[in-house]
Amino acid sequence: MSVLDQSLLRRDIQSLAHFITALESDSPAAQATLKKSWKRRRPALRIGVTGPAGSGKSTLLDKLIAWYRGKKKTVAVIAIDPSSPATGGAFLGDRIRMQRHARDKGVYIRSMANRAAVGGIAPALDCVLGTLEIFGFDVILIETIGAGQSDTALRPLCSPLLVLAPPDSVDIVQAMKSGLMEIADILVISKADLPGADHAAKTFQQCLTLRGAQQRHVVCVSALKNSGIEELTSKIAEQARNTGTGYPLYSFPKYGDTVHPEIQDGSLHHVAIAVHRIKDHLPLYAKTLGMEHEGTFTLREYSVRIAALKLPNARIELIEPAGPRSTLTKFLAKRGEGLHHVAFQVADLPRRVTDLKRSGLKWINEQPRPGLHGSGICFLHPSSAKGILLEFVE
Ligand SMILES: Nc1nc2c(ncn2[C@@H]2O[C@H](COP(=O)(O)OP(=O)(O)OP(=O)(O)O)[C@@H](O)[C@H]2O)c(=O)[nH]1
Ligand SMILES: [Mg+2]
Repeated sequence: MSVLDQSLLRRDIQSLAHFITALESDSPAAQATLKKSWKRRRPALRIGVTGPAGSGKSTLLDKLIAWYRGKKKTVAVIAIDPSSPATGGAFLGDRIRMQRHARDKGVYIRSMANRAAVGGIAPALDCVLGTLEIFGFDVILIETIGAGQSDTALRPLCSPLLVLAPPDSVDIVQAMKSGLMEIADILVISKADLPGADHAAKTFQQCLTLRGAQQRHVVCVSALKNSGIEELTSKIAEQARNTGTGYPLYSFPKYGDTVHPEIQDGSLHHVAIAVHRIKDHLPLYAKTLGMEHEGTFTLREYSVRIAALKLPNARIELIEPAGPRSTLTKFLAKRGEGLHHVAFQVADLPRRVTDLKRSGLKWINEQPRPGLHGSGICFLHPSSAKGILLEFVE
């Protein structure tokens, strides 16, 4: 057994630090160890925290650590920092805000340099998150660089993703303009002790309503006054219950995987089959056909439950109604069980929407809505596709 294998088995914090360093330098031995231990992973509550520079991310993290520690949960924090041009290492500024937890054995704080990767995350992040889950942390908090514009790469790695905006009009407008608002599960008006917080919350809520995403939460929090934390953590729990934690759709990660995701524009993403009860159909796909069952999730916004089954480059989704008012109930009554929709993957969803509109096709929704794990989705109207519902996933 290699030294790395042993360190992962022993689960002591010192070896964890070494192991993460090895992952960061793309060590094949660390990758091999990770792969071997992958089965021991236990999904953690992965909370992503992003937002413009200085919006209060680290200060909020400090309060969240305290809250989860109060509930006897172990907490790991990954703070992604801009790579220092001189050394390529990470700045330690964020750690200062969380200093008081440094001696707590149930807390592990680690900075990771993003090594000039795009999207605000570090190339080894995916692997590191898996490692922390093998170590058995209950909660993982991830703070990205306050780039403000390009933190969308974190989206598939956590659930929920919090986007912070202080009640300062410039930041609010910026957050609305950037893609950040689209990817947020929970919009946090940070520094809510400052004037204008309620107005900012209202503006956000209206904006979400206009975009048909009113189910997403807006919460006012003041880390300084320790207010709003209780509401925030309850929304976090609710969100995690609804969509699952960030990890299950991910198979074994490789260094750099999520930083340069290969989006094959126009390739098949999934085929959805409407069923009355998932459990009646799951054995055929998962046992007889041998597909990997990645998990079953509830999407509240559509009132459906989805069992995701993995194929080499796509997946099958079995979907069942998750309540009497589900649109799927109507579909099943009219058409019975069978093909519900076909989904394609696109690199630039708004552009695809505009292009197809120009070609005379009709959309059910032109503004992307959050799909499974928050990826933006738009549906083309069946009347535009000879009765078949087509979905486009970004
Ligand atoms: N009034 C007020 N100030 C706050 C609050 N939270 C943080 N701040 C202040 O905002 C400044 C930035 O806070 P940080 O927590 O470092 O913000 P950040 O988003 O982590 O910053 P970067 O990591 O540099 O992007 C600090 O001076 C904090 O004291 C709050 O709830 N209210
Ligand atoms: Mg910070």
